[in-house]
This record gives sequence, structure tokens and C-alpha cells, in this order.
Amino acid sequence: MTLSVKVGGLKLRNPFILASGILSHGSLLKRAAGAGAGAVVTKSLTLEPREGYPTPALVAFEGGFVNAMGLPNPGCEEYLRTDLPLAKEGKVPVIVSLAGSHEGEFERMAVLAADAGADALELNLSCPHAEKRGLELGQDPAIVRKIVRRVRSCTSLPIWVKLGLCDSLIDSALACQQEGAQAVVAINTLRSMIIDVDARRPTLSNLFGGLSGPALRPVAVRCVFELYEKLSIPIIGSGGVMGWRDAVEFMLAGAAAVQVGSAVAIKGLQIFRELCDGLGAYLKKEGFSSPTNLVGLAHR
Ligand code: RRO
Repeated sequence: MTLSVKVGGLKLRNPFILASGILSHGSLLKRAAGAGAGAVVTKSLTLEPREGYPTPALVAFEGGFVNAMGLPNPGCEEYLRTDLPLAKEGKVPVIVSLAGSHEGEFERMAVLAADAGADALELNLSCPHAEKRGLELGQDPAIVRKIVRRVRSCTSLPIWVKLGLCDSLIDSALACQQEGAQAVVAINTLRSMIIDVDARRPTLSNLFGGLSGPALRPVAVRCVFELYEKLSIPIIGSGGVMGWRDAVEFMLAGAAAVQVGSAVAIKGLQIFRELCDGLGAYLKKEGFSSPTNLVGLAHR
């Protein structure tokens, strides 16, 4: 039984990918690979270094987490010089996440990432609390088209586009497909808020943040299901996968691979072995020879 899948221009030893932003340092990405991840995605990078928002930037609640980290990163060039080589020592594909503010920035960073040895790019067009980046761009299919077209013109690397919940999700995804993206990642966190009833104030310094974890999963599964009906490029599911059953749910909805984020924060990196063992046993018991055989089965 092999768990290997071909998805979005990459061959992965299993369909479980460390989501962006969970682990930043290159040595931690290497460790995630050692723990069994099929691929790893870097923290989203910007052209200039960013400190991120002041604390509190992360709050846990019964449904998962709400974060407003604010894109902390040392800047694209510095990260690619110091962290990417370490991450690549893990010997699984390293997908570099880019969070530019316009197509020119995406182009510059895409060229830098390609030169530095990235295996694929993930364009983050979906952070729900980043001013003039993220979802502010991704919810406009015309802007999405412009960015993907520009990045497509400057690199032959596989392009994945991470989209978020918005009314135009399908149209933005179709724009990605038409402009030559190899995969769509759905979805990012949901714009949300937690209020501290003792302090009688919003908990996060940024007031609003992105909801991740189990509470997000049914929304993300629905988005993947709807995207699968319209797209011919692969969809990578993301949102609240805590165990192998959740991953299978995303695949049945139409995901060719699955990203894992909050579960790493809650259960640690052992989640990757747990997912592989659980999926392998399920495929064997149900008589499937590959994870690919599950993709979209809930649409029958
Ligand atoms: O850094 C963040 O605050 C962040 C990003 Br870039 C994102 O895409 N999604 C998220 O929940 N947080």
C-alpha cells in the first residue's frame, strides 16, 4: 500500500502537508518532514521584514484558535537565505508561501524563491486580517487573475493559490485555473473575534483574527465540495483536520491532499504518523489501492 499522490505539480509520499504559518524556522520544517509530513509550507513571506502584531496575537477557545499574528517574518530574501536550506534538508517538497501586496511584489518574491530552490509557490490571497494583502486581494477575481498571470509569466514552478471564504471563492478559483495555477488551497482561517468578559475588551491586540481548528472544518469541507464541482485543477483541503477521519472527509469532498495546522499545535508533530497510519488502514479495510481513489467520491 502506497500513500503517495501526485498533486499540483508535485509528487508527495503522502497527502498530508504542514500548513503555512504553524512552524516558521527552517529547522522546524525539517523536523516536520522527519515526523512524516508529505510536504511543508513555509510561513508567508513579505518583501520587507515584519514584526507582526503586538501580543496577544493568539487565543485558544473550545473550537480551536483565533490568531492575528500579522505576518511576522524576517523578509523574503533573509528567509530564503537562512531558513529554506535547512527546510530542504527534510527531503520533502518545500512550498514557499508568498504574501505580497500587489502583483509586482509577488513577481519579485517568486523569482527569488525559484532561484533559492523552492519546490512550489503558495500565493497567500486569503489572510483575513492583513491590510491590503490576503483576502482583500483574493476576494476580487480580477486581482487574483492579475497576480497569478504575473507569477506564471516569471516562473515555471508549480503555483498553488490559497483562497479564503468569500462570496467570490469559485470565481477567484476559476481565475487561478485559467491563468495556469496548478492547485487551489481552500481555505484560510475565518475572520472572527473573541472578547475577554473579565477585561470587557477584545482579547487580541488586533481585535479581529483568523479562526482555525475543528470549528472551521465543516465550512472548509463545504468549500472544497463546491470547488470540486467547478474546477479541473486539484484542490488541497485545509481547515480543522484533527485526525485521519477528517482528512478522509476532505478527500471525499474533493481534496487531492490535505493541509494540517492547528492539529500540530494541539497534538504535536506525531499527528503526521497518526494520519498516515489511519489513512493506510482505512484504504486497506475498504479495498482502495491509493488515496487518489477517494477524491470526490461524496459527489456520486
Ligand atoms: O500571519 C497571520 O496573522 C496569518 C496569516 Br498571513 C494567514 O494567512 N492566516 C492567518 O490566520 N494568520
